[in-house]
Amino acid sequence: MELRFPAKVIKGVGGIYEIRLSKESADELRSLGIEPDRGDRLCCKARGVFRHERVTLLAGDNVTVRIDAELMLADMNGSGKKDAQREKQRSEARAGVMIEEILERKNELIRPPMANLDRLFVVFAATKPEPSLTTVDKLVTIAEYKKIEPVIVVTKADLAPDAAERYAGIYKKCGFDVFVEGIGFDKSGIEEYLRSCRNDTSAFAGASGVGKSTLMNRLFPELRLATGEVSEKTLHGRHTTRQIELFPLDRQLGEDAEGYLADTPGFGMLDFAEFDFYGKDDLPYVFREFEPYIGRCRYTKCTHTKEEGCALLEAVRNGDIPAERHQSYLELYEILKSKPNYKAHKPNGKK
Ligand SMILES: Nc1nc2c(ncn2[C@@H]2O[C@H](COP(=O)(O)OP(=O)(O)O)[C@@H](O)[C@H]2O)c(=O)[nH]1
Ligand SMILES: [Mg+2]
Ligand SMILES: [Zn+2]
Repeated sequence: MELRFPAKVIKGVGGIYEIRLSKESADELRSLGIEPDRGDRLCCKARGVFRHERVTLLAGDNVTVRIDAELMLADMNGSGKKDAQREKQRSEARAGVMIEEILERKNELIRPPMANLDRLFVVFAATKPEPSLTTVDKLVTIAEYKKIEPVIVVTKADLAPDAAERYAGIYKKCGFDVFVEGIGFDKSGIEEYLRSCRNDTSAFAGASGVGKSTLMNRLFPELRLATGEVSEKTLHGRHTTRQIELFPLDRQLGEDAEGYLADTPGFGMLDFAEFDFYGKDDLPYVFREFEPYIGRCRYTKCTHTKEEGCALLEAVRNGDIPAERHQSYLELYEILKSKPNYKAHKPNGKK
């Protein structure tokens, strides 16, 4: 018997994907004597044709899986694998299961490589490593461009409380939701926030070593994610989180929570060296606090970098726009002005 189920890709490495079935689909499988992996998951491969279409499956993708029930049953019985053994071999694709189709994406990111995100927690440390707000704003503006809500999280506030508050103030002033976290801090604010977006897909992103996995562990201790020491020499974290995994929120927040939260591997500075996620003309529109000033400059072609009569520069001088954010704007403008032929990344990676 052949079945087709909607599912979500929660992890994907080297051509083998972990997908999660809905409760109903998993129950239907069980009624046929087939037990999914823990958490109603299945390890499987994708149809070869994705490769030819140059489509890469991403964590967060909504897909259709095709299940050959006889093949699955035969594999389970024939191979004589006991449950314990199967648990050990979880990274092995199961026979008779195949991802057949990707449903249309709401959005996709290249860093971190994910699809269908509602919210991106942009995480940076108040110190160790010292933050680069331009790098932070690269992530924030990419999210804005993709209509993914950026949320700011400043970590390690226990080590540098004043700096943490100063950074937080910059982003609060721009209208972002901001959380200041640190060891021993009250985590109820961010917990409450997650509960308010229990049906959304969110991810923690930010440089290596800023404390993404540590914070996820504080929020959800049962995840027991690996965390890494920051090397004293380079102040860069080791890459302890190697792959993206979506964690279903229903385990933590109650059965009716339909959303997911993902930890992502940290990136290095080089990952954003080639910055072409949007064009120069888009730039003023991906800084949300600029909006009230756009169209009010003396020159219609104002670049908001140094012109006389620029309403935006005036707002920076008055302290209505944080100078740090305008500094990020200037640095991004420098990078983007030499890329006149910007072409948007097409959805689904099709060229
Ligand atoms: N003092 C302090 N250390 C932290 C905090 N968050 C993380 N760390 C430490 O920073 C290092 C990197 O943390 P990790 O969660 O692996 O960072 P990730 O690469 O962003 O996932 C670990 O040694 C953590 O113990 C924090 O809020 N305060
Ligand atoms: Mg990590
Ligand atoms: Zn201007």
